[in-house]
Amino acid sequence: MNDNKKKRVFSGIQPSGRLHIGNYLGAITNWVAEQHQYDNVFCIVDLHAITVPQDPQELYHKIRELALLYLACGLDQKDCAIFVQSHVAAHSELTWLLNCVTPLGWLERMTQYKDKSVKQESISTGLLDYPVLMAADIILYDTDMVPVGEDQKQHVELTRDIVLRFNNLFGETFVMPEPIIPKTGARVKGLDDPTAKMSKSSTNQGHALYLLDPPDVLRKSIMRATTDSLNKIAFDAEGQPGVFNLLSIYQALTKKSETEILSEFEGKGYGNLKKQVAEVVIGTLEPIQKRYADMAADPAYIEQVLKDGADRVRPIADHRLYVAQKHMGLRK
Ligand code: ATP
Ligand code: LTN
Repeated sequence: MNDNKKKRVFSGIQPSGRLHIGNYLGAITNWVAEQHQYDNVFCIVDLHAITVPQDPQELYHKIRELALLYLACGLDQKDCAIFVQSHVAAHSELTWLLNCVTPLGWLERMTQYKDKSVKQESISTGLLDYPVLMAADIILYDTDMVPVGEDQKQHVELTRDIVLRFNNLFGETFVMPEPIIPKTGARVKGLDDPTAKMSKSSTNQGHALYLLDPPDVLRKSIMRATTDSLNKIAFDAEGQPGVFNLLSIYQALTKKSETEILSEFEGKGYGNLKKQVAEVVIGTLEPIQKRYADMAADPAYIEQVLKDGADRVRPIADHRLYVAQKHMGLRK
């Protein structure tokens, strides 16, 4: 399948809102750091985004914005195919095959489904089926590694269960993927509520640090972040979730050790910590925003990138779909 070749990495993000520092630290920055060692496929998972209601015009724009951000954050087309999920039909087709071997109970147990379904007035079948589509995304490309934030670990585990079951039923068909979760930045919390995951779909003011926010907005959100009244600088996720979240963002961006960071902030107040975090966040995002603006000036550019990406990966996906169909008795 992938012998003698670089290992394959696959990951994706939903074009369901504005990209934030949690998406950057939990996913993209790790894709960028390791890209030259692997054969990478990075997807814009628009079919996942429509499992909850989306405005069509806005969605179309968000897909392009996300693709440009992948590039602005440093993904290199030489090592990475970047494409839109719905442009490669095999994703939907394999999902159906996998649906027919996935017990319903496996899906009803998923925590993301439980969390998201309580927020919806009407729950689509797609929302429940979301993890099966994600499994199809991954295994269509003989993927070895899936770099994601902590919240997606359960979905990659489910993908592994589906691979095991399919291969047992129909013979060796799919490669077994591994989730890759970063040590820092895998679960960035909301600045307004450090007990909740920072999320694209939250509409709360001061909740997230968006990659395209101007410096003054970023600074304001950080300076207003919820902390505590203990006036102590410590990496204590349970006792001081707000301070822990700021320290973790700082650590993930600076790559400094906990000891170094603690000695840097020792004896100084939360105001100083917030100021330093703001400087590092702004310093990281400034060049990304500049590259984004340069590329966005030519709308034809991203269309070409997405067309090239889909053309590059389609034959890989079509082949694996064909093998699955053959093993199930659907094709000769
Ligand atoms: P939504 O709120 O629409 O579900 P999201 O913000 O959770 O969106 P996704 O598209 O679901 O974003 O996730 C994209 C990637 O970012 C995934 O790898 C996910 O694990 C990671 N990620 C999302 N939120 C965080 C977070 N708060 N901390 C670290 N990683 C995160
Ligand atoms: N469910 C993921 C997005 C996603 C994904 C994938 C991630 C869809 N398909 C395949 C890795 C591999 C999320 O981040 N919410």
